[in-house]
Amino acid sequence: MNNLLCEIDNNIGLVTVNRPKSLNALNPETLIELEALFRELAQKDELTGVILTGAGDKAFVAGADISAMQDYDVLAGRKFGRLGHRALNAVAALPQPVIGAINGFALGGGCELALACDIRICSENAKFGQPEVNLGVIPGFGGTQRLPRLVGTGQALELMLTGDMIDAQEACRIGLVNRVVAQDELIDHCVGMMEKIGQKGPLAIKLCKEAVQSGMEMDLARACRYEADLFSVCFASADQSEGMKAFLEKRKAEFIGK
Ligand code: CO8
Repeated sequence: MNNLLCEIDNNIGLVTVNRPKSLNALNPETLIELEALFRELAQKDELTGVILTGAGDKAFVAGADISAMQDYDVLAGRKFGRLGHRALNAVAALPQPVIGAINGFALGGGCELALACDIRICSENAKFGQPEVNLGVIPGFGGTQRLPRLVGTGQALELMLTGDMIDAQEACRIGLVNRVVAQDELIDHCVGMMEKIGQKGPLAIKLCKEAVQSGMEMDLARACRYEADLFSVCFASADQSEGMKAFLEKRKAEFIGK
């Protein structure tokens, strides 16, 4: 991989988009690597989850790479859009949680990459925006769909139509990020959250994510029936017997992820 770094420590993955000279802008090669990497990580059952961040202290990802897109025709634009969707869908589809550690600019495709994560934590210097209309295009890596689902249509359209950037506190206020922390504490904070997740029943963690993601695409009645099915699946697991037994025996559960 030329554009990404990946380290796995204590079953927690740290993936870094590593093109700091162009503020980690997503060119086609980076998106191809991102898709392949998350598909590979999805095979690692022992993984607790992944923290996704950008290299340097200025940007998470400043967008799709404008120099790569500049001379696209219609077909090249569609190919790039579809590649972006495949890559971001691979991030979203990791069975384990993905925490976006947003350490600076998250603009355009960078904001969309953050939206593909399950939880977003940002540093105080982070800035968010969907500035595509400044370039004569629309968000093309899921922003028109994931952003309104997260913050509502009014807030999402304000960001998309004005192209304005918002700061970390405003992003937190509208629900775009869960929390704002000091930049030098960002990764430790995300690791701490992931370690806490790692102490829970691994199967239950995966099923929570599955229930929320799939349920959001269904009407409420169907989604609740689906939840009941996934809830019942837990009773086929050793983790359910251990979790409930440990509670009644007043001891810490020892989950095995089965
Ligand atoms: N693409 C390519 N290069 C970039 C990008 C980008 N998105 N963002 C920054 N860079 C480069 C700059 O060109 C500059 O390079 P160089 O040093 O060679 O001149 C370097 O990174 C540093 O950037 P700046 O000098 O501009 O740094 P500043 O601190 O002055 O400004 C900003 C930082 C505000 C982040 C500014 O760089 C900026 O506005 N960047 C562009 C942000 C943007 O418009 N992003 C959206 C891009 S479009 C998009 O993401 C669409 C996604 C869907 C595509 C679907 C296709 C089908």
